[in-house]
Amino acid sequence: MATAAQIGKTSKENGDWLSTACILCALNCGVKVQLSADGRSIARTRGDESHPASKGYLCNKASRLNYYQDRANRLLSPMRRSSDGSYEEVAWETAIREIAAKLTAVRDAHGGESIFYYGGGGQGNHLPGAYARTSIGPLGVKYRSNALAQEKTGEFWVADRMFGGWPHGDFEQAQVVVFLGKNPWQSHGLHRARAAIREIAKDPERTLIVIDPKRTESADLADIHLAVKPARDAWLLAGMAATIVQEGLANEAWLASHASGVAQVESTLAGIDIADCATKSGIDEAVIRSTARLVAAASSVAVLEDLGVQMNRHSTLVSYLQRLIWTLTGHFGRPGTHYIAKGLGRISDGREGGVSPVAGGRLIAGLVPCNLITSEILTDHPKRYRAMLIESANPVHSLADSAGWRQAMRALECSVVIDVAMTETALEADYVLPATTQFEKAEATFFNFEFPDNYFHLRHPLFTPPDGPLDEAEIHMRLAEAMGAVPEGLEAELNQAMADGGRTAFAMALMAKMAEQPGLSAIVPGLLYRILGPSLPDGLANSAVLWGGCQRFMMANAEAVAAAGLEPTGDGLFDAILAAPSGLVITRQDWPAVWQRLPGGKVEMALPDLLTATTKLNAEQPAEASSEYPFLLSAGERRSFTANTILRNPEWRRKDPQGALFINPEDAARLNLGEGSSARISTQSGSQDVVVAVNDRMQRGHVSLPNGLGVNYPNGDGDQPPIFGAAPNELTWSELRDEYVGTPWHKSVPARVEAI
Ligand SMILES: Nc1nc2c(c(=O)[nH]1)N[C@H]1C(S)=C(S)[C@@H](COP(=O)(O)OP(=O)(O)OC[C@H]3O[C@@H](n4cnc5c(=O)[nH]c(N)nc54)[C@H](O)[C@@H]3O)O[C@H]1N2
Ligand SMILES: Nc1nc2c(c(=O)[nH]1)N[C@H]1C(S)=C(S)[C@@H](COP(=O)(O)OP(=O)(O)OC[C@H]3O[C@@H](n4cnc5c(=O)[nH]c(N)nc54)[C@H](O)[C@@H]3O)O[C@H]1N2
Ligand code: SF4
Ligand SMILES: [Mo]
Repeated sequence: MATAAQIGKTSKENGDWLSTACILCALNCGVKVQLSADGRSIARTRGDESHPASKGYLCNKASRLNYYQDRANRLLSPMRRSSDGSYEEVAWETAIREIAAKLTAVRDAHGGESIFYYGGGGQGNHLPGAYARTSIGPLGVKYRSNALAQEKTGEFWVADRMFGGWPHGDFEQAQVVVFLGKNPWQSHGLHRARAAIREIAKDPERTLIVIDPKRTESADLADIHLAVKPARDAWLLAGMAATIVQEGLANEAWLASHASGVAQVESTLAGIDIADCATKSGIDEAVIRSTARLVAAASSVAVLEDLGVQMNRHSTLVSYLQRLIWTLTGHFGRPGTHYIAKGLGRISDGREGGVSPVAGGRLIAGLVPCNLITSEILTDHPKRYRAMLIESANPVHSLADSAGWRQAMRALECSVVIDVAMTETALEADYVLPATTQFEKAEATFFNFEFPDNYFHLRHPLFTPPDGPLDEAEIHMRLAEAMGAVPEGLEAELNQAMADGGRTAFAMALMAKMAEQPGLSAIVPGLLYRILGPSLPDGLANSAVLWGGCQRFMMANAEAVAAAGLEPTGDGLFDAILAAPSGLVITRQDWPAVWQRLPGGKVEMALPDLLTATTKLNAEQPAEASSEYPFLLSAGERRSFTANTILRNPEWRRKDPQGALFINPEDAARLNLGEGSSARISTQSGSQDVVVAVNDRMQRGHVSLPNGLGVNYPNGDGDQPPIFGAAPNELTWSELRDEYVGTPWHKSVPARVEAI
């Protein structure tokens, strides 16, 4: 393992403020950093005022970014697991040759559909993820997944069927803002979240509604906090939607011209018993009705749902019901409501297509439901996954049932992890390949959903990588070459075209080759990196794949790019992006354009399967706590010092160092648990020892643990690095999941708490 002193040297002058982005959540706020005198670490950070979306804003976490770059557990060499289970360093040539041979052998024996690809994105590492096609294309990989298939696929599926895209809220302008199972004070999810929430709270004309069993920091600032009983949002939302219909509050004029399927929705909601919804959700009927009236009367409403409902009972149904509330009241396609953004990163295509080969799970956005993956490995089924390539993700830690994941990893014929650290997942893999960090290569923000102006941010590297790690682009291209997927002489020929006539000649030569050999399209990202990459400014070689993305983007969006004041050509956009290290606005739209995204120009209100599920709610009894497991555990809460598993060094946390179990004072007293005492939390799948924090924000019967803890970090010379905090997914299991898209119910895991 490396020491800090061995890692990274900078090519920049010390003392300069360099532009980059924070990588601790998907917003990727613009950051200016100053490097340490030795140029090896990030010494100071401040907000980047020139960033088009964050505009100088940073939250408390960004000042701790150096804990990502400067780490004791940095992987510097490819590692191979020996027969005794220990890891040995191997040369890149060896690792690439052996991996290529093993994966092609699995492909030749069982087909590409037996090789699974997981990750390639995560919290950062978005741009490098685009190169994976170069190696998994030639392998014929058919099935893949990533973290989106354990949180967002239900929302994607509903949104795609209703709107043909993923609507986002205009929180800056909305009169009424609703956070549903979302705590932006800690987790963000919208730019400048803390400032934005304060602005709404201060403005007497605007209303903030927070729906959360916990009195969160966001709820503290809300005008209305609906402290729903855990896991019972479906009844609350059905009650609100039913109020709108039963009290005649729907915006019928708007619906008549902008929506279809309205009559079916209204007749379903007319039959809902609102009093029963009140009893089951724990929210008074009068409050359900008055909140629904407020939404109906508002000039504009914007809603943000997140994990509190997405990782919970009825998750897909809840994604639908909350949309019925604001579509019935006409809050789409106007300022302050909801829009569909145009972005260069294509994350929001929630199309349904196909099923997973063993369990038959619905594929949304081409992703296998995360909760099904282990069951598609641990089986004799002939179509099981037999090999796996994982990059920039830590599924053994982050997906349900960590124990099952460890077993599944060992059952594979070949498993490969590409990461910067020896993660919980890497520790189960046959090969671990070291990647350069996100500050040692070009990287880009992909969750860009701003409107009417949307932006793109390509970050330039801050550090020269140390010897050993490689960019993902290089790794995938080397694998493709070792698999024999790059025809002899092709790179030389394309290089010649590039030398003779620049990008245009290269593009023509590449297209001519692809016409001859259509199979080449799989390795295009790698070819762009190899041929176009060296012509790009210092350190930006791996942004080459964006050039292809810009050409494609321009076919559908030239008008919006021109409106943003850029040259509306693929090359023009690409060059503008390269020249803007703090990011730039790349599209400008206006509100009428939002309607063009909708199939037939209308919102489809009636989703028959989910309407049927709605009609069953009054007859359904909410799951009651059992005497064996009297608590519902919210397994994986966002707190002020959590960032998935991106940061491993426990010292980065200024507060809540051990990731305490939050528990209501009455529950704590009953169990004889004092502040700071030790407890054991157990579920049907496992136990974790935790430190207790008594917290009156929690409801009785509801406890929470942070996400991202329970990770290893070396603290000395010991062979086994110690683990810090409780790992939430040692307590979860795969069957606890949504019936439509398989998203986990991590926020309501039946659990028992005991003093130890
Ligand atoms: N600080 C920090 N920020 C992050 C991250 C991080 O690790 N740390 N991770 C990022 C990622 S990957 C994501 S996806 C987002 C997630 O962001 P959020 O979804 O906001 O995060 P959570 O804290 O997991 O869950 C939100 C809320 O759901 C509530 N909740 C629990 N049960 C229920 C319920 O039954 N009903 C309702 N209505 N609410 C319930 C919890 O009390 C909590 O306040 O955060 C991102 N931002
Ligand atoms: N119980 C429970 N489980 C949860 C959650 C929860 O609330 N409760 N939250 C879930 C959510 S919403 C999410 S998004 C997932 C996140 O879980 P994952 O998608 O697995 O991602 P991260 O924990 O963010 O880990 C990212 C990995 O990328 C590596 N990495 C960092 N930089 C680079 C790089 O430049 N290149 C490469 N190749 N690798 C790099 C890091 O070392 C780390 O191993 O966790 C989920 N798990
Ligand atoms: S909101 Fe905070 S964690 Fe997220 S990118 Fe911005 S500074 Fe980083
Ligand atoms: Mo997430």
